[in-house]
Amino acid sequence: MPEPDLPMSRLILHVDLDAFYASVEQRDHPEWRGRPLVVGAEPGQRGVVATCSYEARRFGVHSAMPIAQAVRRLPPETIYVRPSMARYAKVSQQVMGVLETVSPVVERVSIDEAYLDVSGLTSLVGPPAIIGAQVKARIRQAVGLTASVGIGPNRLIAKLASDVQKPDGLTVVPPEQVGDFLAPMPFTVLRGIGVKTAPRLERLGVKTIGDVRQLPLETLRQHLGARTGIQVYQQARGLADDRIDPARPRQSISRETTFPEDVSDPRILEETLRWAAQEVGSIARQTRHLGRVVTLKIRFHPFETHTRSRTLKVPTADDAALFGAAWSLFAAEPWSGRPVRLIGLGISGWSATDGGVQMDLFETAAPEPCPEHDRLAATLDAIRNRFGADAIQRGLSRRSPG
Ligand code: TTP
Ligand code: MG
Repeated sequence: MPEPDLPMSRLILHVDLDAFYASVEQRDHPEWRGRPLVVGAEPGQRGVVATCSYEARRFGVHSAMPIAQAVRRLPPETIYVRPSMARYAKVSQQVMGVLETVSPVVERVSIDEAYLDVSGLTSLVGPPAIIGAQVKARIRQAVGLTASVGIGPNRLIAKLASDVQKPDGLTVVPPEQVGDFLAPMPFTVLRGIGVKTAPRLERLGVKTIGDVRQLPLETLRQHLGARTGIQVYQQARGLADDRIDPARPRQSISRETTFPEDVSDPRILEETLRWAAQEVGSIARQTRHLGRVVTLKIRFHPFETHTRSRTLKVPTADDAALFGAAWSLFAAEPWSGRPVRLIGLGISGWSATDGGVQMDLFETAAPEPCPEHDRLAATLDAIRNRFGADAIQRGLSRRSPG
């Protein structure tokens, strides 16, 4: 009797640029290449590291670390630069454009990350490793940056694979190797495991995904709840979402940071929220989302999590409006001085998912897509690029220090 047909496995590619902001700076300033470089707050100021070059990571410095702590670890020749978001957003757009020449099915998930469905490319281009190499080469050719690529049968495997050989990595996980690939990884990399559920599995003696696979489905359902239990059971066996949809309607767009050490300095919290607003705003504008509801998320030491939402009169995708709403939600609570573990913001409550995106310089939005507003945005971006991110702000003005 012939074998029953096995379902065809998809080929999903995840791409993530290496040390993104820092790499753009090193690309644009050749004298900074090969040196430890930090993008973020200035030394002597309060604030955090947005990211740093791989040369700086050797000293144990990473994103969201307070700048003062980074300075203590890094050698004197380290370069410190303030972020130029408009420049990074432009490079991001160019990279996404390159990816669209590889496959029509590209889903952008953050400023430097995207998923591609490359299932149809094997007969045209070659085996997965050739497809991955081609993606990396095209990005390098177009924007002069390195990226790490992971390829696997679904989003989970592709994402984990892109991370294992960073920077400039290329990792292909064929379906038959998924089990071995996952087994030694900490179970916390699985989706749906949060601060509440992780300790429950730890109490069962679970450390790795291999350990999770030893547990019967019933045990997982008991300890994690029915939905998460089954989700974790499946993921531990390498089964996960393999759909890539460029136009996937999103319920919300959000960005958050977990600090390596609790932060109670309001300047650091403010700066982190500003960054989150810029990232959320940039993704919302590029995916043509305008939202009315801004949500602040905050977690205090150790796991006390709160969300607060505000509905805006005018839907927006504007960085300053997002930041302003979230910061006012923070200020309205008696939270000042408490040690914060995590902070972030999100936008939802869409009013339009197509058409143009307005700019709200004076917090009054243009009702229709408007070329003047687009020109204004471009001018503001050019000024910021030339004179720094603080040179000019849209919407809310920056609070004076202290
Ligand atoms: P990541 O892709 O998380 O980090 P990265 O590209 O700098 O480094 P790698 O992928 O090689 O590990 O984030 C992309 C950019 O987002 C990053 O360059 C800077 C910004 N970012 C922040 O500003 N603050 C943060 O806390 C994080 C995580 C990222
Ligand atoms: Mg990256």
